[in-house]
Amino acid sequence: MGNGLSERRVSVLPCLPSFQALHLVILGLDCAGKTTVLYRLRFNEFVNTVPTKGFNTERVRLPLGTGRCRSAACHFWDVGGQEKLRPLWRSYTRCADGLVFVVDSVDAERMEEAKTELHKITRLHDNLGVPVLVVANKQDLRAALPLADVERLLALNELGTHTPWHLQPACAIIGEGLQEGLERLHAMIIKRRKMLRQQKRKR
Ligand SMILES: Nc1nc2c(ncn2[C@@H]2O[C@H](COP(=O)(O)OP(=O)(O)OP(=O)(O)O)[C@@H](O)[C@H]2O)c(=O)[nH]1
Ligand SMILES: [Mg+2]
Repeated sequence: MGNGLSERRVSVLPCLPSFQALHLVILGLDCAGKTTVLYRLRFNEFVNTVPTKGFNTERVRLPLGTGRCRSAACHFWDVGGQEKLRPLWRSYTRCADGLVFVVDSVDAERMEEAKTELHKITRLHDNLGVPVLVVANKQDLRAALPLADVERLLALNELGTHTPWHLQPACAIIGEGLQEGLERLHAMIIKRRKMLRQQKRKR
């Protein structure tokens, strides 16, 4: 699922230089599962978390399943999602190549709040056009909303034509869906860079 910009396959896209790590910021409401995602990616196992008071950061080499690039160096920033910490998000996203917005698919009551925060952060001037991977987390739970409902409640179609996005069902506890979602995010980032380079050349 996603808008037109995210649909192309990874295989036709060029690689990034291996020394150039992607700056990826993991955001979302408190208890969405952001830190669980981060440690699943870093250690490939479930790590019991406590609410994040500031931020966590990890460097991860992300394997890529298809295409010429075998892996991508990523620098993840996972920022606490409690209301009082959200004003800090913008200082982490300033140089972001991509955003990972994690939502608790069971928390229907706070979907509106998640939508507000998602739209607010993507509309910041610095973040315009930055690709977003929306992770519909906790899909292992029976009460998880279906993907179509998450898409509608977050009003992803209103993110605007300039913000490429992809909605990925996931379970951070076992890591299901994360690899696939991040491959899509990587593809959107590479595509955007190529587009920006072409625009620069035309000027
Ligand atoms: N069932 C289920 N539980 C999950 C999943 N991902 C995370 N959790 C649980 O959700 C709770 C919150 O996870 P965290 O990763 O700490 O959430 P967070 O988004 O980092 O929260 P803050 O740091 O407060 O912003 C923990 O009890 C996790 O074990 C999932 O995919 N399925
Ligand atoms: Mg956390």
